[in-house]
Amino acid sequence: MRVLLVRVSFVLGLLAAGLLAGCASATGSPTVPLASYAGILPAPVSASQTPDKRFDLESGSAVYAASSAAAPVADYLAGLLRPATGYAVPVVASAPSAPAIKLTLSGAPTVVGDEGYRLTVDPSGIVLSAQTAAGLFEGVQTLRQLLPSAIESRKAVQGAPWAVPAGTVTDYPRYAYRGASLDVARHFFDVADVERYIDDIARYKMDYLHLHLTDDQGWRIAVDGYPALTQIGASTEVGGGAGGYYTQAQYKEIVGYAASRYITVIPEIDMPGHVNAAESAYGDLTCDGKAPAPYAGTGTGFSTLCTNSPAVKTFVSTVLKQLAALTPGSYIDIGGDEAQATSASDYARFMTWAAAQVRADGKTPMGWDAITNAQTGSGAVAEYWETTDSATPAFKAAVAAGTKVVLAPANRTYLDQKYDQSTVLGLDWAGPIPLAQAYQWDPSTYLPGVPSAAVEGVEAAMWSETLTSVADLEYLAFPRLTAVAELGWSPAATHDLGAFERRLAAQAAHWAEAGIGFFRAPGVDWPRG
Ligand code: TNX
Repeated sequence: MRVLLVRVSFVLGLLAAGLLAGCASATGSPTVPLASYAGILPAPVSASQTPDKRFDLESGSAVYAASSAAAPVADYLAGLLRPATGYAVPVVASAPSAPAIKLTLSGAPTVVGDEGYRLTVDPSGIVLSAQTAAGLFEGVQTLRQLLPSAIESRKAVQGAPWAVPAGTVTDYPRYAYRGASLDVARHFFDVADVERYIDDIARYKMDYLHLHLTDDQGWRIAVDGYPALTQIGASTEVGGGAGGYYTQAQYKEIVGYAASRYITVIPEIDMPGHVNAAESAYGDLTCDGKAPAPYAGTGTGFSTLCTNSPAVKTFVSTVLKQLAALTPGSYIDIGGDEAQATSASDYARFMTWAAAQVRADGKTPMGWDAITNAQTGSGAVAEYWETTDSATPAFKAAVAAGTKVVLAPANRTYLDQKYDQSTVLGLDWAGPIPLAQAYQWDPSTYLPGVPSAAVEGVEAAMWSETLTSVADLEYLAFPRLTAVAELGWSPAATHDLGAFERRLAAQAAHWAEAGIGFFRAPGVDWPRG
């Protein structure tokens, strides 16, 4: 590759000197390998590549936003293109004379719906059309995969010609819910870390970030009226580190950043278990009134709110109301997993009440699958994380009564599980999870007794007991995150492990340029690097 780049820069040098004007396009043979439509990940609904034709992004190329509603995505796209190309890439509001990338909210076929797009590339220009800005954004993720991988560099590079192979893509998602979760409680991740992970998941057209904001080891969001939650509850993490929390202003920044990537943040307050951090700050949340010491271990199932106490009700309703006000999306997650320290009857009564609080705040309750032991109302979402595919009778009954399902089977989608026995990071209670295991299942038929119409989508979960940096997250996420993303986006008819592995090989050069470290999973013909 280095040799190729040297050749490119040599040609560019000659071009700059006016010695070889038009050489690259006159020869018709780009020095940098052209991307392929077969490498688009997640696999699109349909794509066809036109042989021997391409669009070249050049120093005078503009992004043309055909309406003001398209302008934010046009700005985002130009921002992706400028660093590596070193070009000005202006965003313009009327049709430019030079070949351009046009983003428009008219002309897309209705079939693309509210998140899909159509992309048409030919030598005279690129047209990306959609019915919504979100659809344009997803189309931009496809377009960036069709550029040479050097486009991912944050510094100007000699990656030209910046060629996009000609062709057409028509694309839209299989599921409305394509989520990734991030546990910022076991180890704290700051705003910049979370924004980086948002960008990682946005590449693969995910649209929900589920933030696990509270657990035994840390409470990570400031709540007005409860200052000790952050003074004491946020003061540690697994292993005894300093922990941390988001002010409400910082949390809004995360929500806004995600929204600029057409991703909705779902806040999770885990209860009635997983609450030691809250109780370490406010002893009246426990039944004996005594605040436990902050906890820095990795155990689960030992803490519970005193579910019938007025102090707990006041606390929980205050927290949920403030979170609802910070949340533009419709879901508020009330956790509900591993509540072994709560009696079954207290659990059912309390979670039924908590779900009603969420409804009263104008939101839809979501939680782990055990919430189906409570009455959470039609349209609530239960996230299935068990390692078996036999849902409980209560789960099936809730689904029959209108509960929706997000599938996050721990032995498939838990990115915190090791890839194999030699993986240093991660847990292995539901694993190890090799790439093929993360990919080889069908969300629509996964749970017998749960009709496909109840399945809202899938989620890739990132628990952070063993993870302390973005590099750790990315190593466990790449490539398995993309398996879950593809299950969420691509039509079942495209599902094919071999083709998926070939798509991954095409992505790896982009990751390398973007500084995303990844596991070289066996089965994929990864580029040498
Ligand atoms: C199970 S999944 C948990 C989490 C852990 C995770 C580790 C779920 C709802 N609960 O508390 O962090 O396993 O893999």
